[in-house]
Amino acid sequence: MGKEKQRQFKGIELIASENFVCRAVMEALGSHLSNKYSEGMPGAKYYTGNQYIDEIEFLCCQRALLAFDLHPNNWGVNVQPYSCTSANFAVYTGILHPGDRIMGLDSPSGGHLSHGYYTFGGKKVSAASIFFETLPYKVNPQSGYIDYDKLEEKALDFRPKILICGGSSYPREWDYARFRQIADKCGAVLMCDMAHISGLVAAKEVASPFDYCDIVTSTTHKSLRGPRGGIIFYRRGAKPRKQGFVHNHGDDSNYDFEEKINFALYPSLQGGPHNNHIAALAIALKQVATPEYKAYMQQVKRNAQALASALLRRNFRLVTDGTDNHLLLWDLTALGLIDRNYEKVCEACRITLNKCAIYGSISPGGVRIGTPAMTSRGCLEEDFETIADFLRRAAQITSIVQREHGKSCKDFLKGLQNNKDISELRNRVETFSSQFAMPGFDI
Ligand code: DSN
Repeated sequence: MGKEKQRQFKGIELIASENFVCRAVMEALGSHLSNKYSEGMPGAKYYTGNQYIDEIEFLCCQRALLAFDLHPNNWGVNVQPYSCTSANFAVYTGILHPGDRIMGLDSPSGGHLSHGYYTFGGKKVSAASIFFETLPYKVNPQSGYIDYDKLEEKALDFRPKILICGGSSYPREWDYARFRQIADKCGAVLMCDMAHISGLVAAKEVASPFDYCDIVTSTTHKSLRGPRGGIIFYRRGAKPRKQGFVHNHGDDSNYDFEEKINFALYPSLQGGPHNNHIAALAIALKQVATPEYKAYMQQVKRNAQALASALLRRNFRLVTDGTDNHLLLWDLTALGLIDRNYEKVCEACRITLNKCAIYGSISPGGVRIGTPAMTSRGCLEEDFETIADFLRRAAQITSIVQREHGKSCKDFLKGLQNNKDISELRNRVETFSSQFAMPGFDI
């Protein structure tokens, strides 16, 4: 654990889905709340002795609605999912029958595995594809933006019961209004997995999926900066009468997601909720509703834009030429770099980021870079100029090692041993990172 603390402190964390929580969140996670079993919804627990756990869970739900500006008459929330993948599966389990159809953004286009994924050879990787029928939509291979016309054509043929927006590696805004139109045309429930951008949504720094979607899921530990876990919001109460907004699933004039989704999560899929996590989430959500958090999310965006423009000025190619949110996708193919090799050089220099497919291709591709974690440590735009220099130097080193040792993984890794360029860059990275405090612990 001590070694991992040092690694976090001395490194530059650019994995777009990671963040650093505050001490209060850590304390709640490591607390006595982990001792209690409390299956069931708050107020209706299976075991006795849950009066204080209920208070905590009610408070967490209340703060979750408040953080996203939602009225309890129109939206309900479940804060028990262990992760967003569990949250997504609870939605499918609650409102679909086995074999029903789901449509989400393809994983190589930046979608998430839990929205369905099978390989070209037909191997079903995601449980969503094993238990349901899934068909992906994709980004346009030229522009990197979602191809909404093709999505509509496919959706009208496939007629999914759930249409999913949201992904893991998409640097641009989502056109929720267009998703709504398409969902209505094919009679689908519209679900958003806002895991990556939930912090930006709460701070109103990107468009809100709540304006158009029926169900919204998220992780709680990415840009939202809470403990690791998932959350599900679902519409409740009367369906609006507005043309094009009343869905043809269910005849009732009221939404019926609440009971189905809560039952799917427990008892169908999960056991006892992690009360330490729920308390930690309540703490994080209180912070999310503050002006300081809004300022943090604005800085996350400014830093992403500063990094994007610093890389573009150094003549590198970014998917969609920039970003609207907290992440960017750097296309390494033009540089002749293998994404995996670049990722390894960065790791050796204490920079963590991850390889990803570019324009829907499989490999070689590029890397995904996010700003939430380093912004939590206090980095500003000028710091991301420095980070851009480190990233450029890592690309030069990758290119040299590929030339001298070969591109294959085995040959390439040999070139990283006792490499002076790597030691020199690692020292610079460590000196840089050590200037910034860690939000949750002293070192
Ligand atoms: N592993 C997460 C990400 O990096 O986007 C998705 O669950």
